[in-house]
Amino acid sequence: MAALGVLDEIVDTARYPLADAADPGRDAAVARARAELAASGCTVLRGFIRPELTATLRAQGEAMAPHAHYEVERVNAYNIPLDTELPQDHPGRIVLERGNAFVPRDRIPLDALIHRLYVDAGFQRFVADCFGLAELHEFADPLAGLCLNVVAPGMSHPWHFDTNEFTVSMLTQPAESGGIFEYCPNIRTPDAENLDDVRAVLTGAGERSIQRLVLRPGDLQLFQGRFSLHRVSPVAGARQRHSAIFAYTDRPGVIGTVERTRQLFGRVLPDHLAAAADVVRGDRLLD
Ligand SMILES: O=C(O)CCC(=O)C(=O)O
Ligand SMILES: [Fe+2]
Repeated sequence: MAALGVLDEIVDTARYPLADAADPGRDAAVARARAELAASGCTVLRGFIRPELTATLRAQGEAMAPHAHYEVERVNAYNIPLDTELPQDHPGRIVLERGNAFVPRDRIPLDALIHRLYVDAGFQRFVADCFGLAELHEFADPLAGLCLNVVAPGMSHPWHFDTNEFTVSMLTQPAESGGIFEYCPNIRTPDAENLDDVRAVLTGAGERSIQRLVLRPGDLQLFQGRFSLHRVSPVAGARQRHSAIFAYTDRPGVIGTVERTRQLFGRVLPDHLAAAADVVRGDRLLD
């Protein structure tokens, strides 16, 4: 018998036949994801992981969670410095507490389900196809490429826009209550910040803009967070909420800055210092 590939072993290929590039079911899954991304910047592939593996997925997340770096950070929704000069009523002046913590890639065992999936070429090709990207690369960053996002009881991952154009994530453990992924589809566009709508959400008056996702362990979420304000609402109950963040870019060699890396993970590695000397970023945008 031929050895099973990672996709066959981990992914529920009865629902998502990704292992065979010629399977029409794969095309159908890609087409569905593309349509939903075009409409709302978000799609969820329910039950992406084989149901018999969701308990393992969750247990592996629990085992690595103690390695998360905790440091409550004062932030704004734009992830720009809090002392940036902004008009009096600009929503970027609203200060939020980022209380989530990240387990970095070098603390995630190579044989963990999320790590095996993250590096799998067939999985990467599928994700690229869903986002309509010609190329997809793992972050060159040895810490930020793959993370477990840990939101402990009483904490939240507050409203923000992502720097990345696209995000791939998978819930591995839900909170007992709260910890809901909330998002405002396309609340801003490449041409318009729509500050009034953003301010309304940040001040609790934006209910009309907000959609909510109830995620289960093993659901795969594809999201375009650069234009859709989003958060993980405060976690309640005894249990932490865990989600894996698979970070990819459409060009090779991307690595975080020394300052940002220290903030997120509490340490930097030689790769970050080397990259600071030889900036590989393709643009000069903030963060
Ligand atoms: O953990 C999640 O579900 C959301 C994570 C997120 O928004 C981010 O890491 O930027
Ligand atoms: Fe985000």
